[in-house]
Amino acid sequence: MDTPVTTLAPIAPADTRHVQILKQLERKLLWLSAWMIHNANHIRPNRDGLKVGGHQASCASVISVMAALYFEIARPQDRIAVKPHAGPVFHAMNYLFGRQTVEKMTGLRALGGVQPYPSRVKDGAEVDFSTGSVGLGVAMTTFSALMADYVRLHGLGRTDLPPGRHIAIAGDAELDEGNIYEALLEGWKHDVRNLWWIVDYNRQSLDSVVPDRLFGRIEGLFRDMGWNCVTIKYGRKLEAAFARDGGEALRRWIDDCPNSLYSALTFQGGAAWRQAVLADLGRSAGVRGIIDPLSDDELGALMTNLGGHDIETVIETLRAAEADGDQPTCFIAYTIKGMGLPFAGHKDNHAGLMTREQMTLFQRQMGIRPGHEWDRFEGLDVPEAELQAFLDACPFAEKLTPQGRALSAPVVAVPAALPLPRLAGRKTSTQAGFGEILAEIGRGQGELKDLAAHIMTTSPDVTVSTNLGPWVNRRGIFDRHTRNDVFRDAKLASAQRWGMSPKGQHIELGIAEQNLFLLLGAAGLAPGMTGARVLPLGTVYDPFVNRGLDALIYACYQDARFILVSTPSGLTLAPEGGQHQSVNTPLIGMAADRLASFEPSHVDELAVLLRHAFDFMQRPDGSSVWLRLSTRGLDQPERTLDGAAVIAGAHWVVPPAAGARIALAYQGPVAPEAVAAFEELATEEKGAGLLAITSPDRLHAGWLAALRARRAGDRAALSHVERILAPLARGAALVTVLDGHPATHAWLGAVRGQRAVPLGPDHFGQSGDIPDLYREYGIDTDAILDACAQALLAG
Ligand SMILES: Cc1ncc(C[n+]2csc(CCOP(=O)(O)OP(=O)(O)O)c2C)c(N)n1
Ligand SMILES: [Mg+2]
Repeated sequence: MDTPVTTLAPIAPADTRHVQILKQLERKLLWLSAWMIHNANHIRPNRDGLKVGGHQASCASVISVMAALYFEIARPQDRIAVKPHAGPVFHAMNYLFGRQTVEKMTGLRALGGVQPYPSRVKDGAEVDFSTGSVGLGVAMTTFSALMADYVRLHGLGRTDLPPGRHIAIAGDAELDEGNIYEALLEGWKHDVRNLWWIVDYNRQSLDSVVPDRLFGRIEGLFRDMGWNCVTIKYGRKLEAAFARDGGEALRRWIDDCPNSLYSALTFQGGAAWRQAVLADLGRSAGVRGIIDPLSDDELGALMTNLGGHDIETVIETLRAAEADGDQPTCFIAYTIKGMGLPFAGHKDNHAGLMTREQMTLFQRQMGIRPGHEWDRFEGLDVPEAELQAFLDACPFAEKLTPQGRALSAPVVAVPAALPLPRLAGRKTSTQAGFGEILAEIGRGQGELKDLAAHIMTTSPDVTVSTNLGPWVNRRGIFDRHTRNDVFRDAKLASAQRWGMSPKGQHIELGIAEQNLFLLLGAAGLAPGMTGARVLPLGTVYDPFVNRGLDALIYACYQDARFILVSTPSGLTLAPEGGQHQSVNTPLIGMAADRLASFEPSHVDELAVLLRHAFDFMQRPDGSSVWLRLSTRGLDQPERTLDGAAVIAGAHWVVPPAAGARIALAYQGPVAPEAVAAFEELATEEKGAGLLAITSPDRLHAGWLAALRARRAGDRAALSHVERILAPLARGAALVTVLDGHPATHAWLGAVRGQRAVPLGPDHFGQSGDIPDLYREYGIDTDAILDACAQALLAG
């Protein structure tokens, strides 16, 4: 094992009865977590022959850490991310607190049962953060800590509740994920407080045992980022042995023992330990004096007495850190994967399951009578009333509010319409329009005051280039500490005023896009976490949504509510070239659940959609909203819009005649090419229609919902897209165009059996100007007309 930099000496808790009970509860967590998984795999009927799976070894290694945390240290206001594979331990803990049902637990990994990995939405209000995508839950706590500060300093949250800590119980392999280091850096910049990461350092991941000395490196990184780093390496039994004659040699031997050998010996047990230690230290009388009197079992127990399995040591270490203040702290708790189970230490144990025979033996050891496997206090040798009283007295058992730990926040009123910039006779882009609308909201005048106060914007180093600048100039940049704008103080001309203060409403991030989505996720959970309604809005370059995609999906999976504005997008940012020209993002917008995606062409549509977004993100049955915008300046039409149709995903610019043979549909900044093509087309095809698509995502979702409803017997169910396309002839042609992958629209032909000819780039872009690129990628006026001809001829 590698050598730790810091080891805190354990301090004995005074109340030994207390510790006895804790140890009984540890046993119970170990039993219930192993049994839940066993039940799912071996007891419950299996209809499809698939391995159900589960991670008994991952649960076992973190039992003492979780018992120490939840039964002793945690308070109900703390927000905790539990490592994915400790889900069953988490549910068992809640079961003991009376916050989880046996039905849910017997249903682990079955429909309606608890999820394999803690899920906010599916497992209920006790889950603070979903986990499952390794690394993200851990990093998320950084941003939830930042949000807690934001909410407090803006006076938005529940001032009657005590502030909580943000805690991640991490698997050690999570620290291999790059997003961890991005978050560490960002957390340092923002001086986050009240953040703990407790690493279950079992030195095993999925495939293998982790390399030695790795944590020496990692510890240094934490310290460089302003964290305190505390290693919980040895338990009290080993510390006592180390204090004896020969103990130092034994300590050195264990310190020097490679992780893989330590794991193998743990699996092999006492006799193997004896042989290995004596081979090296057999000539030391002191070492023999420690080892010889012990039975094999006792020796095995001594050699595996790591700090992370010694609940007293864990508690004392966490207590000491608590007393130390609010500095972010990483605890590296040495543990053994599978501790207490037959495959302890085996490198292949990650997804290993105990056999029926092993379980029978384990059940006997745990003192659980057959038929009493789910009894809360079965097999514990402390009277039930005393156990119950103990649980009731745990700080974590207190009710944060009468409703529990999940808070809520009132809805912020959104005016009937957002201020629309003067558009008549102007050429402008949706991105510029977005900047103007937000800047106007930023004035906070009249009915916009409340809305403005609740918006929090953020951007990963693209604040100015996504047109958030004017808003930021009005609302300021958030920082826990007031910092002046040096350029402004020196009277150097700049359009940007970057003063920072605790009242600022824009959180400027470094360029890491995953951090953007983790922050949007954390801010989007603020109502439930802090009781504050924050309306988070983040901007990013459209192609780099891909860089943060897992964190974006992670945020949506938790039902965090935010607005994402991605701009510029597509080939239309022409000279920037293929690396910056997004092709796939409209399809992501369609496929991402709990994310309503839109791409307006004109600013009047944008104003409708942005207003809708502020409203929709606050509705219980709403979702986050994604607006894909462009920098291409377009002539802005003067018209009266059908707002409901814009929100539903499409509106007729030129309605078709009944029975028309063709319609042309466009989305986003290709509108002028479509309009020009349409004007030509209309000279030949009198009844042709021109459709503006604002959201293929909403159209598609509505269509699927209507199909489902009709299958379920609601024959009147009709979607917006069906209604929109209804005037066209059955076999009509639909020529569609967008600056994005054409599959985005290709399905439209299936709605009413019409023939779609979808246009859009399906290859990487390249540098050029708009006329060249639109021609090259087949989305210019000529290409649209060719497609119309093809469609009509095929008819
Ligand atoms: C992003 C991501 N990649 C891969 C996986 C598959 N996976 C699940 S657990 C795991 C290793 C976990 O090891 P560790 O964090 O050390 O957890 P423990 O040892 O406590 O089980 C991997 C690779 C995942 N869940 N998420
Ligand atoms: Mg591990």
